[in-house]
Amino acid sequence: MIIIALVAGVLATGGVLAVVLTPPPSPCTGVTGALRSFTIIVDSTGYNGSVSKTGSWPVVTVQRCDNVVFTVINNATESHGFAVAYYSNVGLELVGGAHQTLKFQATRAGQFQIYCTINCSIHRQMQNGLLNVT
Ligand SMILES: [Cu+2]
Repeated sequence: MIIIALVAGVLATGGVLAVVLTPPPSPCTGVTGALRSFTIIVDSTGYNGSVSKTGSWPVVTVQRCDNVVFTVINNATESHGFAVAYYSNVGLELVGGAHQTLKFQATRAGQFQIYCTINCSIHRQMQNGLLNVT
């Protein structure tokens, strides 16, 4: 009975729910960021050859509020993922031969891991990509 009364109270006061659910304004509101496009080729050498790299690879740098587009082309026969920490933790899942794009506005500055989400044969060599948002 108490719960029902609370719901009825919220509904009766109208705007309360709308205020609670309104997200904070984006720091990029009104900012037209540059379009920054990157192509990631996935094959038996990882992300753009990441299997043979030590340290972070691939590394891409954008400015905050830029509009980022990753075009990911899976030239392998097995499935691979492509995720960007914070911006797309779920990321893309690409079967062999597939290509997809991942688009977002880089609203938060920092360093964000780029990684495969599928337990593929070269998974460990696909965990060290890096997006720098300056
Ligand atoms: Cu993979």
